[in-house]
Amino acid sequence: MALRVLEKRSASLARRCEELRAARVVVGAAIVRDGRLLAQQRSYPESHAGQWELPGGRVEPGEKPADALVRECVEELGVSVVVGEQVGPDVPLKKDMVLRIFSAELADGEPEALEHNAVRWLTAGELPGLDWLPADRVLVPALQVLLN
Ligand code: 9L3
Ligand code: MG
Repeated sequence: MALRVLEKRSASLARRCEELRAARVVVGAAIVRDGRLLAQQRSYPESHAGQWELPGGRVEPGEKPADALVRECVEELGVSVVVGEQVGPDVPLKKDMVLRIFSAELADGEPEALEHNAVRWLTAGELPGLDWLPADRVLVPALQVLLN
């Protein structure tokens, strides 16, 4: 009996692992300058409006994550960035998506909120108090390490 329960549980875990393995990736940029991290405030959809996130978006089919991040930073901020290492773990989003953050360095341009309400440069101490999207909040400790 207990064995049957364990078998079922392990089958369901295996399915979840496979879902996450095949997950679509949403990339985000941890852009740091002078000891501050760049965040942007969402204007859409209504359920996320007013909350803060790291800049980024979905990786398109056939696109490399780093290329997607460069594209998103042009679209959302009007800047060019050089993409570095992953910061923190992949964080599950709704459905079959995961959020993957990379450190990024500003190469050209001054960030502007082209599709968002606002952008802000945050100190390590300001990170915990911000109204982050839930997935981005998970990464706050890893982002503080980056700033310290
Ligand atoms: N998302 C969460 N945190 C982030 C980013 C860039 C995105 N730092 C979530 C919000 C959306 C989904 O990922 O549900 C796709 O992002 P976008 O294409 O709307 O930016
Ligand atoms: Mg986006």
